[in-house]
Amino acid sequence: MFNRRSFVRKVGMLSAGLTVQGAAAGLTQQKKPMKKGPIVLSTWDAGLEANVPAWVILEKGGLALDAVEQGVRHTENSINCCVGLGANPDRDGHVTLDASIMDHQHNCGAVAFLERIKHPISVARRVMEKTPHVMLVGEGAQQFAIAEGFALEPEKLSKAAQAAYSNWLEKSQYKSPSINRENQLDHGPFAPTRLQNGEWNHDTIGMLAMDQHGNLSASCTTSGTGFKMRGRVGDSPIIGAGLFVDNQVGACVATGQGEDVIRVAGASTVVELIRQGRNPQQACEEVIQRIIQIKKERSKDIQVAFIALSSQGEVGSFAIHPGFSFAYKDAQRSELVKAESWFK
Ligand code: SD4
Repeated sequence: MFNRRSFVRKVGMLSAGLTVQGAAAGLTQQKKPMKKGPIVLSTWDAGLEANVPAWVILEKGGLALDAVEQGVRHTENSINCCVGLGANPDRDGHVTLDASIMDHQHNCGAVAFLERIKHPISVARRVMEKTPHVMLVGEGAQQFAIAEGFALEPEKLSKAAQAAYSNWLEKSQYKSPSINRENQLDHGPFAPTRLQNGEWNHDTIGMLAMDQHGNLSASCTTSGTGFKMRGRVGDSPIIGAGLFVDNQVGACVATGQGEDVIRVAGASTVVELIRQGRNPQQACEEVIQRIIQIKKERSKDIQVAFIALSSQGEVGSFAIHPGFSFAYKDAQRSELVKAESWFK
């Protein structure tokens, strides 16, 4: 049960600690020495594989922007994954995709409600590089993609998505997105899908990278929530909610229930807290607390998680519920890290 008293105490203690540390760090503004060498981190288990092509670029001295694009393209390409065209459809049976990308100079691009295009992340990058705009949606985004040479793919659900959709149609119950935590894997449209090899997979991947020049970039690509209302767009393509980069400060990407990430301008709030002196871990924790304070008892039923990387190369991550992991890679190590969470 959600215990209001212990919740208030927990939030109170942690916030007080953060305020003191934040104020102290904010006054002195001391810059720690930057970690040497490139870093890439990405959300969920699929991040381990996605970090590989990203690392190939970073290792050769390539740009963080190229790394975060190529990394998540790998996931969009995977037929086993719920990211991209193989994902669960909306409640009318159509797969609609959202993606965003941001570089170290506040250049950013996004697409939302995009259909029948395999690599929304690359379309988002073209929006950033080839248009005066930040975001294109729906039919206009699709037209732009086609004009840019992207193929219009046939509209055909993957086997797994067809099975999940048929199952959903039996009740056709529209529930707002629920949870994807360890002990309730079958709950809600964000519930991960079990792959044949036994791994779990998700409908979203977000990636942060720092290259050898110390420049940061971020990307995020998603099919959103399964069986969502037609036209629903989550946080992932919204710069400042699903993803944010300020090269002087840090970068953050969100996953989980997009509506609740948008409510607190999640990724940009994490970055702003780092600017004020929190380290990435503290910043992620504080924004998760903010969501919990807003949602109160309803926090039991939602999952949100952040990963963050400071311009000094410090990493942080926090989730509402257990079950969220992120994949980390630098020159020394490559590992899947279980994130800390508010509920244990
Ligand atoms: C959304 N934030 O569309 C995405 C979904 C997600 O793990 O991250 N799922 O709301």
